[in-house]
Amino acid sequence: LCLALASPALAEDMPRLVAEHGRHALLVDGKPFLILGAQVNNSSNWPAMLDEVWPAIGQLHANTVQVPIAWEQIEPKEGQFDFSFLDTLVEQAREHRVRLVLLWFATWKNNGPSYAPSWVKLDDRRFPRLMNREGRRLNSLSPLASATLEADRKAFVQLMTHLRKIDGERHTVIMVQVENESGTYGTDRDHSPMADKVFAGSVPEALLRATGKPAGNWSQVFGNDAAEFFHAWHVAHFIEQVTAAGKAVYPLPMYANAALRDPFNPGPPGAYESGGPTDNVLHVWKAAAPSLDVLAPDIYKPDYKHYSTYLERYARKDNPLFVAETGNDKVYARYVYAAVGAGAIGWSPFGMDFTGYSNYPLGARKVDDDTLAMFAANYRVLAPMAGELAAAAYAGKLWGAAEPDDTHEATLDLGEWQAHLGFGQLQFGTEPPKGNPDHAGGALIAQLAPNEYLVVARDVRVSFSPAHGRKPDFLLDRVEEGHYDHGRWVFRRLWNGDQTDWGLNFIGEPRVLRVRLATY
Ligand code: N0T
Repeated sequence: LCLALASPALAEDMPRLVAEHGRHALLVDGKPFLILGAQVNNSSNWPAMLDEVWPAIGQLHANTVQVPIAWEQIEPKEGQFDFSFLDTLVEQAREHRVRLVLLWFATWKNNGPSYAPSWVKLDDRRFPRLMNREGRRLNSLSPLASATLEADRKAFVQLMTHLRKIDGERHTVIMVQVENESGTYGTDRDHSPMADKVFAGSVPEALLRATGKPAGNWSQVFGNDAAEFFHAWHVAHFIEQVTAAGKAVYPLPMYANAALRDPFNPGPPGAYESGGPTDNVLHVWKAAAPSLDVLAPDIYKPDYKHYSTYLERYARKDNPLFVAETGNDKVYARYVYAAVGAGAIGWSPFGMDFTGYSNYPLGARKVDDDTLAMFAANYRVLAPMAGELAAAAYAGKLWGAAEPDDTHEATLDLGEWQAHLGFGQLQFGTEPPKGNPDHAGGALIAQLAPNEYLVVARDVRVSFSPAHGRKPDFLLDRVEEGHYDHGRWVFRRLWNGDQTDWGLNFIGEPRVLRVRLATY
């Protein structure tokens, strides 16, 4: 019955998140793991579709696949469960040597209950939708309905119970997303009479503590933010209870993902998904849902300013960065370098399968070999060293950057040394960098030892210099090119002469160097 207690080894080896000095790591089989992910399309969660999923995943060199598990699919009739798809999925994932992240599509899927079974979504009395200010019903379930919570939680507990049974030792599934882009479009909160009553009541103690505010009702305490904070609290509190019940059965890491608001011109709540874990309510979610390990952004704005702002807002001491979804258009590919450099535990483009759908203009116009190639080139070199990168990030010894839109350059401060990146810069470095087509450039630098760095980069000229205030005479003592094979360094050759005299020029496909610097 209680597997966790019966075998202490289970808890020890469970995938889990750890934090130290405000940095984070996802441990899988006891070691730091970097999710180089891919998410399949929404309706690819059927056995017949998997044949059109695996070839894309293989081509990509992804190490983890995110796949929906729909409430309607596992509990088509109330109390009758069917886990046949999950069984097939886990088995095939093992054959293809990838890990899984399951996506629990239930009460919320992009604000609505489309993935809830018919017995839920057609029974509006038992499972009420919420109302906008004018009293009109919207197609988003109320987070205040206890029957909805109870039914969702029951199904989720069954799912986690089954998962523990089939995967409790192998941990093919390493994380679970609870709901999908929860919250509501079209209203700031539930304005039903039932909700109005709760809204007139006092703000919960835990939220007062988290915000340092004196007691009062929602409007008194939060003024203009009251409606949105109220909705965020209740959506998060609902998801907290689902999560906690699932973890009690099988304690995998769990997270919630956000349909983001614009960080610069957000507009009013409801114009974006109100109540979801948007950047302005992360503190509300943290207080309401302590069982969630991560609040994760779904990033569909390809411009550098938006992208880097989202990374900054979600990489916090109290929140590991995990880019749960991002566009699969080529211009997004380079952001793996920025996310991983910012300490992300993972990064995952959306819609990566050959089922014939594309979510353009959020992502690529067509998901074909050409689209995948840009992502694949990065994953191919990063995947065999993913554990090393995750360990370096956790130790505070990893830096990275993606090519900006306009400036074409960046400087990474490595402590004793600085690395200057010129994207699309000619090798001699005499002319300013011009940028690359599709802004493909990116670089990651990990410190391996004093004065020794691992550099993986593409479409960029990298030059080192001693940090300010240090002796200026220095040289590249030794530059090895090679690659990682299952975490083991494989030497190919030394770079010297033209390959090092004018800076380290990474042209096209990513390459991996081990660089030893020295002063004389
Ligand atoms: C995402 C995906 C899928 C710039 C869209 C994004 C996925 C869900 N939603 O293909 O439906 O399941 O999480 C919403 C983006 C809103 C528009 C952003 C404008």
